[in-house]
Amino acid sequence: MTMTMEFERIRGVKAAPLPEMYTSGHRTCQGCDSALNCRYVAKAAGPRSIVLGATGCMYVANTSYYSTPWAIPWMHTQLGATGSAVLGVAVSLKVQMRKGKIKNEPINVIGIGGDGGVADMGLSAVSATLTWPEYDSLIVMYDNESYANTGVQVSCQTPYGAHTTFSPVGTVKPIMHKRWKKNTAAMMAAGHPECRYVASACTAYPVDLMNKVRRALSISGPTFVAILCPCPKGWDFDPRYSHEMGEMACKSGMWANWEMEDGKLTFQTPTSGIIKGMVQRMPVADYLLRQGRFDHLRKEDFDHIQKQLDKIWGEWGIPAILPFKVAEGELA
Ligand SMILES: Cc1ncc(C[n+]2csc(CCOP(=O)(O)OP(=O)(O)O)c2C)c(N)n1
Ligand code: SF4
Ligand SMILES: [Mg+2]
Repeated sequence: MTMTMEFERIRGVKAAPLPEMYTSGHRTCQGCDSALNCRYVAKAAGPRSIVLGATGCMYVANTSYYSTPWAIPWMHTQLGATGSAVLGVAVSLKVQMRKGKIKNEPINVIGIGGDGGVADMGLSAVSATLTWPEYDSLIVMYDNESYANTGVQVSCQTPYGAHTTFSPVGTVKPIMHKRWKKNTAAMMAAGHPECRYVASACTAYPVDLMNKVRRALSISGPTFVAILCPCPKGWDFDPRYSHEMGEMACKSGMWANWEMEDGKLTFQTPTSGIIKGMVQRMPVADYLLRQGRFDHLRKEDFDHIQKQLDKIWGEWGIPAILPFKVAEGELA
């Protein structure tokens, strides 16, 4: 038995629900889009929700002594344990409902973890949770592209070339971080046949984000949404530009907004326009040059990143999502 919540689609910002489930009382940096993401996720999910929050900025800055912004039940979970916490709570609710110990009603179980917690350290637990179709849950990865809370260290989601405290700029090695970002959401979609819904969103497109959260919560079994959240401190830009930074990430093609439901892939704005050839990707240097973490890059470095990006969009089997192509002659 699965019992997911039914939601109306949000048609425009003005139609978003007014009640806030994530309110004041947190101490995140000015312009923190990871906090804004919590607000959007909670707003979309509504009051009958439980949030499991992994260690990271969204735990430490949100739960200062005797204060919390959460107006719905929230529980801290260990940095690498988002998947296990979500699965455990989903199982427990189901068992208690079956035994008649609590009312039989849809309750959203949502795990919120950072890129370090979800895509690096907790990957195995998240992957395990996505293999259990009997238990309804949503795992949200807020991707601020670093281990921000402990001083901005490099994670598997940090873009090529970025300065972090673990990839400092030096005279011998002007670029310390030379790995391309892990393709986490696509990996979840490709590798988990029991997971019916995987999506990717960005805080700069809140209606799309909230609708993806609602869609994920209305689908039975485990679901996963990756959300790019600009981080003024870690990316080194003025907090007033957080929204613009998210827009530029998507418009340059460094981030793609897409949704995969029961194996069917769709793209959302502005990615959809790029895919259809109606909108041109903006040069990636225009986006990167707005952030101090890329200050040290030279023209040839920007060219290199642009070339990589062009390959992802022009040569991958599914542009910006999956690189696989069948070799010529392999299929009849
Ligand atoms: C097992 C474990 N290792 C290391 C830490 C220290 N630590 C606390 S928060 C954090 C960063 C988490 O990064 P991420 O998941 O990306 O969340 P963010 O801080 O960026 O919000 C680290 C390394 C910890 N709490 N637990
Ligand atoms: S370091 Fe980044 S993610 Fe953490 S609270 Fe500040 S802006 Fe938000
Ligand atoms: Mg992070």
